Amino acid sequence: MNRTVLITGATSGIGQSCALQFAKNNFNLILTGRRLDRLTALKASLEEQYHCAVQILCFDVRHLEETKQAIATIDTTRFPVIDILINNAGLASGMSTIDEGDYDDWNVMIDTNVKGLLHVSREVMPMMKRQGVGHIVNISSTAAKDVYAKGNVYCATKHAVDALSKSMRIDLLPYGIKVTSVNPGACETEFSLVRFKGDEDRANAVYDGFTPLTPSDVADAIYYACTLPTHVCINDLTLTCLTQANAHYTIKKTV
Ligand code: NDP
Ligand code: 8X3
Repeated sequence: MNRTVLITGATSGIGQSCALQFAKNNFNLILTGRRLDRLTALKASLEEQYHCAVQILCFDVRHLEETKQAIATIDTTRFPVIDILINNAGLASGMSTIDEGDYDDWNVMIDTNVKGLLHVSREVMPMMKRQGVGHIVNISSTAAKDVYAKGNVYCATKHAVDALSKSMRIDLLPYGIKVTSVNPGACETEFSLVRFKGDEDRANAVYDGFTPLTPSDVADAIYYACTLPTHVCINDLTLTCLTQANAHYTIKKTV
């Protein structure tokens, strides 16, 4: 029987690349996001290309009731076990010094990156406990390990994800559930477009002068971590492009 992966935030970027990577390796998929048109198109294309089973769940991870209702609709006949949960849905909103931070930006980042991850995890973890098997992959960031100028609250949310991964690993250890934190550096997705609220020039400028990670680079690493022998768990995986040392130090080219 094919294994099942549930990926949050599959409508774009790293989540969408994970969907492709797992589909082409014979996984069945439960894919989530808020943009129904994208989820519908992705499901159709993956089913046609890879003949995998795909269920889409359209909901906002910030809303607990929506999350509970969506997870409750998982078709347990087609997806009797959730082998892997990839908590990927997340975002940065705005970039400013902390004394000038926007309350709405702060709320959307905390509600999505921290509370959203908790909502989905809280619904799925009991299933994994009952199954006696499971793997939770939390998409964190280099911003979980260091902070950078004007990154304050985004970095704080990813530091929180780091703490939650460590906590999950301890609390779920008796049940044989693996927990992996994946911490990418700069990766060219819709991330900067979302952060800068649709300002394409500002978003593109983030990746000027160096070659960032692609979402499929990150999906490859995630897939690797998810397909190791049962007794092996990668706890913490940080990956950056060649010209990035950490969250706040990137050079334009190597000598
Ligand atoms: P994208 O903007 O391309 O993708 C973000 C995904 O998250 C989308 O599918 C979006 O779907 C989903 N999402 C956002 N908010 C919500 C919400 N409230 N409810 C449900 N889904 C939501 O960015 P990335 O692929 O880059 O980001 C994926 C993860 O990777 C994030 O957690 C990000 O913090 C992290 N990351 C990104 C890095 C980068 O440089 N790009 C580096 C390090 C970490 P929809 O809008 O349809 O809801
Ligand atoms: C997302 C990338 O560089 O803003 O985590 O931290 S960055």
